Amino acid sequence: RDPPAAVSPDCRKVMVIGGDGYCGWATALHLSKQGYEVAIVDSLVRRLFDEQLGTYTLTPIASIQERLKKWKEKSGKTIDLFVGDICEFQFLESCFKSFEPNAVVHFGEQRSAPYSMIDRSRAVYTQHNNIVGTINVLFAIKEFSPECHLVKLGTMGEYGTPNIDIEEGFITITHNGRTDTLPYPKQASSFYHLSKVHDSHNIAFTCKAWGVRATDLNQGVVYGTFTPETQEDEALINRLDYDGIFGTALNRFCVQAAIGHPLTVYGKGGQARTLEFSTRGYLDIRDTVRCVELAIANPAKLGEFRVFNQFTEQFSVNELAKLVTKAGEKLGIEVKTQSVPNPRVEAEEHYYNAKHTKLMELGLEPHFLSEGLLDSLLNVAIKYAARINTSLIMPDVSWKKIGVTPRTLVS
Ligand code: NAD
Ligand code: USQ
Repeated sequence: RDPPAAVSPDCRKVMVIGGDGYCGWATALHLSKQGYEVAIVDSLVRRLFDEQLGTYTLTPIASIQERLKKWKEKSGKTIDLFVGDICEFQFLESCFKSFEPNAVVHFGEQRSAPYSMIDRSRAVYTQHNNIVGTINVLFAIKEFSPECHLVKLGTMGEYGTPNIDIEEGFITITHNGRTDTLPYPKQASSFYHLSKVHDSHNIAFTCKAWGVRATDLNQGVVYGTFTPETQEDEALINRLDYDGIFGTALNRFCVQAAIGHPLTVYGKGGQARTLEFSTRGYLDIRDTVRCVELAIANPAKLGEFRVFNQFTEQFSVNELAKLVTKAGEKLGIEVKTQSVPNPRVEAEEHYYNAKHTKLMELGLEPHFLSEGLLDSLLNVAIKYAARINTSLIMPDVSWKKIGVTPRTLVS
């Protein structure tokens, strides 16, 4: 891309909540590179989950302090850091008062569906952490920065898999002779995905009631690990999860292929595709960072609640498995696929057609899934193969068996 254009003073200072995580770290660096003044707010709880569960990222990530020091060395730019929990309002208040953001990008939630289905305490934690955190952000905006634009990461999973096309946030319905445009129906299928539905409702309400400006980015499943900024130095490398709790489909398949583990397609694998239909929307992490930048640079109006569907392509898990098999063959790896009994309760074969035009209209030029990307992901997995713990690969959390007894996952 061309060198960064001048950043508008109206959106120059961006607070990235969850900026130590997978999407947040890549986004914080990208925005800093583009000339935004960035502050990361993170409780580092994602690193704690790894310690508690015995999981860890394939890529050896540096501490947040080392990451920021290296970024300053490489780019000459400073990213501020506030370590704390946004569920504690006094902490969040001090972040807002000291940084005075024009925009807040909110990635700071517990984002794994399987984690939220381990046991009662993780289900409650997920909803408490995500919903209370977001309400606190809304109150902080109201009290301390009423002009501030909230860019909130939601999820395509809020919509579920209805047997009609999925619109971007709203649907116009004619009922008994009257017509209205209403929020698109939500049918989430985990306590995590449900937390996002509740967030969306709370945000929409405060836009109406208090005049908050907000963009809800209903993001699909993200894949990849590299962005130009995270590739600048080993200390800037992003996390890449492959375990059965935090790893997402395509990233997991590439890691599995690299070590000769059969690809774990859950159930029939049609939860992305029957013969003619796909089920999930996917996007490259390089597009995640760009979508967020586009949302910030083109803010919602005061009182407006916007919803963008943030993905670039639809794939079935079967299709993903086939693509990874082919890419593996090119590298001389024989890749097998196994059908694993589905640990989730989800439709495996269904219609899926979701709109995603609004970010394209703002100028998104997608990085479509290519052989080059699969090749690079497979090579990352090969490079760090010695770090892989194969016992973390098979899914160990069942939607039906969730109970009140606390579970310790032992690998
Ligand atoms: P992640 O777990 O890697 O990062 C989340 C970060 O937020 C972590 O660093 C964590 O420590 C921090 N955090 C969590 N709760 C916090 C709190 N109460 N206070 C302060 N910090 C807190 O997750 P990710 O994959 O980067 O996802 C980021 C966001 O994007 C999430 O909201 C997720 O729901 C959404 N999303 C992710 C994907 C994906 O495929 N990864 C897809 C769609 C949407
Ligand atoms: N799946 C497999 N095999 C695997 C892993 C997953 O078949 O080894 C299937 C799942 O059953 C599911 C689909 O692939 O049908 C996607 O699962 P996933 O684990 O890749 O993604 P998901 O649980 O939906 O969650 C991820 C992120 C979450 C984000 C969501 C976007 O963890 O934060 O909100 O993607 S979306 O799916 O669009 O709601």
